[in-house]
Amino acid sequence: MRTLTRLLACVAAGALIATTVSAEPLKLNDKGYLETRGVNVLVFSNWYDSLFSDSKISGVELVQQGVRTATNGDVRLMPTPGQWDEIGQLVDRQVDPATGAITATLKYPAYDFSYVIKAEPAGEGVRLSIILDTPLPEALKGRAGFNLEFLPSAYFHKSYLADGKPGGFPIYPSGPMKSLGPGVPMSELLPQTEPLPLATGKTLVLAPEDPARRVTLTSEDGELALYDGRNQAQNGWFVVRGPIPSGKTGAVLSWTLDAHSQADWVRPAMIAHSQLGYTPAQKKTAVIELDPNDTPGSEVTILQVGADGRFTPVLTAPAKAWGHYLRYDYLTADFSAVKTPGLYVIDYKGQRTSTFRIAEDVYSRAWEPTLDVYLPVAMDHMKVNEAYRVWHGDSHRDDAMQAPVNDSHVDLYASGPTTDTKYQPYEHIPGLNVGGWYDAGDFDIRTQTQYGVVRALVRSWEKFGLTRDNTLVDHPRRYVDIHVPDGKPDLLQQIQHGTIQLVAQYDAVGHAINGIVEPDVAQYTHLGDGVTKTDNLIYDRSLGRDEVTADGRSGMPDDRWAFTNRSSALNYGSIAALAASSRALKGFDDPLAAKSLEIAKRIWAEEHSHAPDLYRFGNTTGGPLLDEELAAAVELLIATGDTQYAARIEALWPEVEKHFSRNAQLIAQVIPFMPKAFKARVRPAVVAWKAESDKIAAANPFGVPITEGGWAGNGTVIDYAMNTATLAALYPDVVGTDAVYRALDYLHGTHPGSNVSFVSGVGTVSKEVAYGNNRADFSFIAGGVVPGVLIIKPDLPENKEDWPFFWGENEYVINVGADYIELVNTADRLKK
Ligand SMILES: [Ca+2]
Ligand SMILES: [Ca+2]
Ligand SMILES: [Ca+2]
Repeated sequence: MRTLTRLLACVAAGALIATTVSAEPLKLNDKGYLETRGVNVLVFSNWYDSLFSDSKISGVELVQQGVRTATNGDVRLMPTPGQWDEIGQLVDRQVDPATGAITATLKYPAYDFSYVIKAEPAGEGVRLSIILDTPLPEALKGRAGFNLEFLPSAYFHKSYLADGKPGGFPIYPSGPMKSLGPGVPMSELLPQTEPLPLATGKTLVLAPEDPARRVTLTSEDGELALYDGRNQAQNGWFVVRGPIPSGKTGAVLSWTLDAHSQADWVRPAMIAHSQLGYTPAQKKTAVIELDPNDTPGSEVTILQVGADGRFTPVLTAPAKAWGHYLRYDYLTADFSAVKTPGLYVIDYKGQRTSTFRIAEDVYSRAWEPTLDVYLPVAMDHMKVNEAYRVWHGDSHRDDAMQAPVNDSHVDLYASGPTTDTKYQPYEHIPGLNVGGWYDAGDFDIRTQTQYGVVRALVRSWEKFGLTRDNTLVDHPRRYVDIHVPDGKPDLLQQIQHGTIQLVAQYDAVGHAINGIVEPDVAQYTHLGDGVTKTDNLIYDRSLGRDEVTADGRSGMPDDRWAFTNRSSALNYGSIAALAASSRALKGFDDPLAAKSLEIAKRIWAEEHSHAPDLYRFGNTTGGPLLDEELAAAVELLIATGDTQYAARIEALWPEVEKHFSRNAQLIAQVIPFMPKAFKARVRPAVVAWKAESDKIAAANPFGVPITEGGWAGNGTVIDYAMNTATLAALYPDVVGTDAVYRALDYLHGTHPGSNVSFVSGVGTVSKEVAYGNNRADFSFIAGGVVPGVLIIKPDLPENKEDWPFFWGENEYVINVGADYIELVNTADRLKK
């Protein structure tokens, strides 16, 4: 019996190996990376990030069975560097078609240190070498090493062998640390500690048990060490590191990296569709994403799910070849003929999607989580409660301190040589601790996003009159309770909350400010309840650090900074929102409405009495001056009917026409309030926009613009849809409304890479792991909209659902949420 069992075990093992026979050796492809079936090795196809430092997209990267599992293969100066730690600068990248070698030359100018990273096919893997012309500088001895970072979630529930010695990847960081003591030259951002290795050895085998994740790393020189970067930062990765020896030149470090490939591996087809569902009348398209090695099917079947659990085929639709986009082949299948309300799934070659609805009301309620949960959770200067849970306390009571002059900040804020206020650097500016929302996954009040939200919410109020009341907002008590109606429309309460902050800026310093943000990176990286980020006591520099006074001051300099330099663009953007909210708040909060309009008119006149203030920095000083002034004129014209604003819009039009796509919605919004001839004047721009946007949308099988920057493009998709909807209402002979549905389908799952809905909690399968300020919990905030599909260059569409920390893929931003409310209601209205 025992013999038989053993024999069967051997047969099983033999069978397993037979199914995972290694593929051909890696070869350089025409996209500039090394490739074989199931394995890609990229070498500086991507660069770190120009905006927010290390975003875990750079250096040597590994894509195994379609999943990017390793990145940042580069020389680094500590075992587990964090987001703002030193990185080399890329000098040059060469690809040698003859040998398949990719070489990148980099330097650390501060240390006068240059190095070459070379990757070349070797055996079944790739040899990675660090080549030095001159020996390691003295200052980097013992500090420089070659690091390759592995995605923790790709190795959860898996094991490793270090020279044969077994270990398990920790699901939560608990590895050993060492203290470096004071005075050690390290990043100021991290405590003076660093992790000790989880394991060391000449050969590390990661996940030997899993052919989809097995990677063998062998060092030809020193030992490899495996670290857990999460001990120092929740967004850290598992790092394999080898020290760069001193006193040597030439190839001073060589590894072989053998990621298991599989000769017959084919990525499963991905059936992109809307997780939310479709209205009966709308066009319905499934987009099938295929590995180019796959054999395309010829049809999809739509099955209706009955009350008895039975799946009944209702339509077989041809799956037509669309062509190649990025790294995949695509088929599209039109199942618009299915119109009967019900629950459905799509079957493609036996693979079935999750259920989705066909119903008249799919868009009627999809926006509710954004208004009910996402926006309330983002409310600053309020305690936010939901049933048994407190999302956060009444945060930032100590707002705000005047930012120092000539300073710049990691979150793209900066100050010039003056404060442009009556306040001295580090002096408390009273009155700013009211209203506003946390900008995104971080906690700052970025004025441009604040006014963007206010204007979007006013548009929704004026177009759709959404009187939904499911949230208690009590400003005097600084208290919010989710799922507790208080007799007041939530939309107006949100408009009011944003307006309060915008008005407070004028009351405090007389103009719109860039924003309010933590003083330093140590506070910026705060995760947890916003109320614990500062002591909520106003800083008084005459006090000792631990001193607290009875009247609520302290010597702890933890108050947020207000960046206050004048920017005319910001002023215009802010008064546009105030003019808009003055209309919405009339009859709801008359004093605030009146004050908002008074400020808007006064600041408009003031801005027109002098040359514009052109102070610009990062993304915190407003949009293009032209667009912002146009917005102010549009909202003021609608609010007052005063022809001076109409005249200004006429005067701006020739410039606006050149940037029409950026301003299409504003122009559409104002046409009914302009002299009749204006609509005809705009028409040629609409015709041109239509032709151009059709071209952009036809570049991929999803029919919407897909941007390729460092921040994924769901915002652009929403813009495209709203441009379409607003122009279609005025020029129906030029613009149709199909794009509105394509955009919603895209957001709800019909996009590359996966079919998850990008709106948390909306659709059958949606983002449940996102980059809110709750990201360390691998959780989500219902109604938040993430940036979406990031195109990892040259050709990998990515949106990680098992790793929240990619801000460019997963970070909620408040204005996108507000815009989503408008878009969904637009579709719902179209149907009617
Ligand atoms: Ca921010
Ligand atoms: Ca309410
Ligand atoms: Ca404080």
